[in-house]
This record gives sequence, structure tokens and C-alpha cells, in this order.
Amino acid sequence: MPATLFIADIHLSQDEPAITAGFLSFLTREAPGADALYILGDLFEVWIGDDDPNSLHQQVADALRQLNESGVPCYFIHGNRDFLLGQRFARKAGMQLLPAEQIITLYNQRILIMHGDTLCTDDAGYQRFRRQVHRRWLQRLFLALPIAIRQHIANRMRKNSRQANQQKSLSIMDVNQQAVEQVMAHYQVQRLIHGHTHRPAVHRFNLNHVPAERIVLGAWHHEGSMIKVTPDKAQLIAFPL
Ligand code: LP5
Ligand code: MN
Repeated sequence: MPATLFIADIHLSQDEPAITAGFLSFLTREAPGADALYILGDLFEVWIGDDDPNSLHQQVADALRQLNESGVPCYFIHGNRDFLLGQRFARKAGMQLLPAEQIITLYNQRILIMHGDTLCTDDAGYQRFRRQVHRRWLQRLFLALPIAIRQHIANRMRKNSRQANQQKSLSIMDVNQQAVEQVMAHYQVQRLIHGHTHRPAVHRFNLNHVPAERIVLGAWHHEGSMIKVTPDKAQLIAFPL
């Protein structure tokens, strides 16, 4: 049966070798034979530029390119941790970069895919932060800094983010249902797949009186998470790393 796979929030880092091993084994055992692999953001814990000499990046690029060369197209949408991942790394990994919101048609079904952070509209602090760090000139300035300084800034941002999150309620950090319905209505889709919130679930509701579905990918902390779309269904699957 043909199948297309979706994953997000793997948060690869050198400090988490078990997650790296789980991801590499997913690429060699689960993904070959799929019609395509979509990575919906936060593949990496943090990304400070394609010129970062981190050896994990080369290892991951090699594994992704191998999958691609075996005939599985691989697509990437940026997350809030790796929004600076650029063409240079994407080419090395054989991945195609997609815009923040993308409509795909799989087996005659239209699906909207995104990272999910833009749906968290109640989190005004984050949306402000996002607008700031998405300014092209600021990104260019950041990328021109020496790696060590970039690393230092990223560490500070991560620390601030952890502190800010402790003050926020769980509902503020979840998606806003109105934002979900608005974007789905805009693209005229009945199915949305995203990550970011780390709250794997299948949400069913009516959109303009028609049944609609929002499927949320889980983060790869203690187990892996993927969505498998086949001609007859979309399944959210958790699996051991
Ligand atoms: O990531 P996570 O899970 O902790 O929380 C996210 C939101 N936080 C973030 C920040 C990232 O963790 C840090 C990413 C570092 C990237 C490195 C490259 C840096 C490049 C800079 C290019 C210019 O995304 C968090 C959400 C949470 O998800 C749930 O949705 O709540 O949002 C925040 O924590 C943001 C705070 O609420 C607001 C912080 C205000 C700080 C403003 C400083 C902006 C100045 C930037 C200019 C350099
Ligand atoms: Mn995220």
C-alpha cells in the first residue's frame, strides 16, 4: 500500500544520542519505500547557520541524502528552532525546502501542512519574537557573526524561552481553534497536519458543516512519532526509538 510519512519535532542534538540513533534507524528501516517524507520543522534542537561545523549535521545530511537517492523525495518546513536552515544544508541532505504553509495533494486528498507555531496566536510574546527573528536583515546580520557568538546568542534565547514558558499556561501554548479554522477555510482543506505543540492527537470538528481533522505530531523525546497517510486513512503512530 502506498504511504507518505510525516514527522516533526525530532530536536536532534549532540546531547541526545539516543534520539539521533532512533532517527537514523527510522530513515533506514521505516522511510525507505515511502512515497515521500515530510519533515515539519524542529528537526534540530537549534540551528545557527548552515556553516556550523557540528559533525551531527553532516551525519544527518548523509543519512537523508541516502534516503533521497534510494528514491524517497524528502521535504522540509522550518520550525521555530531551525528556521535558519538554508539551501546549502538542504542541498547536502537532498531535501526540498517548502514555505511555512503548503498544500499537498496525496491520493486525491488535499492536506495543509505547517510547523504549527503560527497557530499559537494566544501566545502574543512568541508571535512578537517570531516576527522579530524572521526579519531578513536581522537574520543576515546574525549569520554574519562568528559561530561562537551565534552559539552564545542561541543559548541565551533558549534559556529565555525556557523561563518564559514556565510562566505561560498550557492553553496559551496550544493552538487557537479560531486560527486553525481560519487557515483551513482559507486553503479550503478538511485536513491539517502540524507539530510544534508536542501534543500528539487527532482532533475532529466541523468546518463549515463538513467534518474536518487536525492531526498533531508528537515530539521525539522518549518515543518516535509519525503520521502515515495512505489512500484510505491517516494514522498517528508512536514507536519506540
Ligand atoms: O522553543 P521552545 O519550545 O522553548 O518554545 C517555543 C517558543 N520559543 C522559541 C525560541 C526558541 O526556543 C529559541 C530559538 C533559537 C534559534 C537560534 C537562532 C537564533 C537566530 C536569531 C536570528 C535573528 O521559539 C516560545 C513559545 C513556545 O514555543 C510554545 O509555543 O512560547 O516562545 C518564547 O519563549 C518567546 C517568548 O515568549 C518571548 C521572548 C521575548 C524575547 C524577545 C527578544 C527578541 C530579540 C531578538 C533579536 C535578536
Ligand atoms: Mn516547534
